[in-house]
Amino acid sequence: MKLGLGLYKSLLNDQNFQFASQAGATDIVVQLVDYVKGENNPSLTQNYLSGWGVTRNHDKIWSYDELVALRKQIESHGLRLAAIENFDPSHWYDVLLDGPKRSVQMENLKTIIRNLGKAEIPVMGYYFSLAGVWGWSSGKSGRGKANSVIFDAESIDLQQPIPQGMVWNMIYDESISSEIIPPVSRETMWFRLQYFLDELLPVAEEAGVKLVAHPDDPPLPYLRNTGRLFYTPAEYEKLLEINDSPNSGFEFCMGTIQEMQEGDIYALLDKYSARQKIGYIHFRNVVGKVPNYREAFVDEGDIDMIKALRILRKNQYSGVLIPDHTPEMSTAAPWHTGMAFALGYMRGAMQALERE
Ligand SMILES: [Mn+2]
Repeated sequence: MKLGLGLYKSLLNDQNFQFASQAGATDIVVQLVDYVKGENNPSLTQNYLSGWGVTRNHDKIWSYDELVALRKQIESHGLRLAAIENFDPSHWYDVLLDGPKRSVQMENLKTIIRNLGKAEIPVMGYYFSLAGVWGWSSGKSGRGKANSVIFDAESIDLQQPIPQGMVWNMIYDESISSEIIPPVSRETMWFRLQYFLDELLPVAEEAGVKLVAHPDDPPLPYLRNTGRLFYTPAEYEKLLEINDSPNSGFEFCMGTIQEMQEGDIYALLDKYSARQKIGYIHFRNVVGKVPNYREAFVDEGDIDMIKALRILRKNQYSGVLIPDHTPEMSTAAPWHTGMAFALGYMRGAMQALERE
């Protein structure tokens, strides 16, 4: 297994690649969607109930040249570019919505996957969701009063409709926001996912790229009147039933899976790490489950992280683990300090297991 760091778009620079190296990481998972507030001090504990922000990249699909340049920049620090996480909502909103531009956008996604393959980037993580990550609040709920993400279903209106021109909690067209997205059933979302996979996976196979799905965060069957796909382990596993391509798999978010009301995270991790169906892992911890949980430091949550690492070692998991989120620490660089703590914990735990 490999230690990695996920970096938001605003953090893709030499300073943060050095930071990753210094903390013992060998791999980088890159986000090319600019959605977290705070530039070089990103923060997940801001108010995102009206959206992560605006995306205006409709005609700017990721080119081979820019992908290669990014990979080379990362490699110049002795690191690997392990994966890209998340499509830009600008590029696929009508694939999610089954809208008029669906087939044009599907062709663009195919071009993006071919560009990744050519640029030798082996994994693409995606999150197939209309409401996206939504409904979080925050507070000084972490150990030592660390500012942390909270989900408390009672404190928000889960049925607040999504305005038109928004998908994945990002605005791609402000001009139509006076209308709302009509309710969408879970069954309809499964049909849309089926189309997406059947179109894109053959291209991914040819390009040598793995497409890996993130579970629904928060894991609820419906949010904002729209169905969600992967809100229990059993539903998550259906991903592989509807299309059994060898290039399809999981972006295994341990925090989100632990937040699910049902299931056994260790059994799921064991089953799919043994079958090599995990693209990469969001190695984070949480206290509680839906409808009420808080994100936690990696060593203080409900998941036994050492037990999880032992399972991965047993199955000779060779993929990447990244911290995903952490509570923010009380320094001038709360995100970086939180990440440094998580990476140090992970490095130490991995080293201890290697020497047993
Ligand atoms: Mn995650």
